[in-house]
Amino acid sequence: GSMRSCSLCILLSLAVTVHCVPVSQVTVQDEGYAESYLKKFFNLTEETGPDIRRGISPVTRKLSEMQRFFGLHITGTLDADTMAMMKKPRCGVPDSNIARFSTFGRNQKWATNSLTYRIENYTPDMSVPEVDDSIERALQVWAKITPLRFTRIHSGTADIMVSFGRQNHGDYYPFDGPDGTLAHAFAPASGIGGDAHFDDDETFTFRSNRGYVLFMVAAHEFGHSLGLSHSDDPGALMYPVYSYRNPDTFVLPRDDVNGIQSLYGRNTGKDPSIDEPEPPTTPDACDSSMVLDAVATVRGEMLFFKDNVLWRSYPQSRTPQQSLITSFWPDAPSNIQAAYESRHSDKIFLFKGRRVWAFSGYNLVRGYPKRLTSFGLPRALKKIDAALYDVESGKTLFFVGGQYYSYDEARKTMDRGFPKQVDETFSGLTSKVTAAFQYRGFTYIYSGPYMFEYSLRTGRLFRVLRNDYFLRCTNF
Ligand SMILES: [Ca+2]
Ligand SMILES: [Ca+2]
Ligand SMILES: [Ca+2]
Ligand SMILES: [Zn+2]
Ligand SMILES: [Zn+2]
Repeated sequence: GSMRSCSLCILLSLAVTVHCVPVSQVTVQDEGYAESYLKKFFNLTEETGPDIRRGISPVTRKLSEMQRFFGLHITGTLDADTMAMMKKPRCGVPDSNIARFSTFGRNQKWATNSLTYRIENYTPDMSVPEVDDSIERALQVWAKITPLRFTRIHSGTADIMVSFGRQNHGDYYPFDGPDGTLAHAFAPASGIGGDAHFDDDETFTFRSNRGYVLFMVAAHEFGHSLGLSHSDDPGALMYPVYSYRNPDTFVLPRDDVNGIQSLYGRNTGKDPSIDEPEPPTTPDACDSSMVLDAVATVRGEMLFFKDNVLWRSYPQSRTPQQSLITSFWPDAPSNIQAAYESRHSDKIFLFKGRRVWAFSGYNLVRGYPKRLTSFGLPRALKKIDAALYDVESGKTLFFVGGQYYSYDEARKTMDRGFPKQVDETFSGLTSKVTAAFQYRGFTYIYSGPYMFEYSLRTGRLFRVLRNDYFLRCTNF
């Protein structure tokens, strides 16, 4: 399976971090792979010699450019984070611009708002109606918020010709077999301009997270067909790397809306009585006033949750890596309220409203999502604010308003004598708990933009820190 091998790397690094492309194990094959990646996507033209790690200047420059684009630590060398990013499945169009949304240029747009499209052939992975529907809805993503209108034709040459092909497929940009490049598309122009090609060595799907969701890949490619280039906003549809999103709930992010409207303007013919959901903006780790939704550990790594994204910080990485929650756990909700890792059952629990999701590795545990009451929490409770697993006692603390509950992971029951007042145990903590976790023996309680460092055993408060103490800002 195509997507598997990519997520496998992340999965392995979650499970046993040291076995997933550690710095010391960048191989000769990796160097070759990196060189062709930079040639393909970052316009590396010079001959580079055998050792990319030595930091010979054109490679160093291109590596730095790539690292800046993806928000990685800029080292100019082929480190583990960089290699992992290069191995993710992605779009075949180069990353020429380093900016939030960017376009191919003001004059690289269609002169008319009425465009035609034609589906030339089909993938065997999906039924014909599923392909038709995916393509149609992918175009509607853009039509909804612009004056652009798309008409399907069944013969002759359309502005946007859609086709599936493998390897050499009639242009100068051959596909590469399973994974790597998933698709590419051409900027607005006559002839091949606007056309979108999909690599049929991939497994495309209608809505499953096994394989690549054709709707998502197509919606991205049509952004190119209409004149958008790549964005370095990891939440944007025009981010070059594929991540799974639920096609049924997808809303075009703000960055992409700004991009396409800079070329074509707004949708003036919109029915104002139809309530469209607000385009989501990607949370920014550098926003010092940001209040995190939840914080947890997973097998030694720290995970920070906000809206639809998470940042992951692990020992070998100097900078937290941002990704969509659904690219980690396709079945997970976004905008969660609490999370914790049970070392007792080796699961991570995510909480939203009255429901809780349990994941073992990347998989949703059978029977989940369940109700909060499955922990013995009161039926009347609408949500919890934070959760924290205490390694020493094997208890999980659930924070609700100014109180907290204690749950025994081994006995699977609520402890008697709870809820207690939070400040009974955590001295000085009188404001609302927004997130909590334990790391290296300390207990960290977040309240808005602040974080309180405690010893849970003695109840002693050591420090009050800003909530960016662990989640370091990665803007350079
Ligand atoms: Ca065309
Ligand atoms: Ca491919
Ligand atoms: Ca929370
Ligand atoms: Zn692309
Ligand atoms: Zn092509």
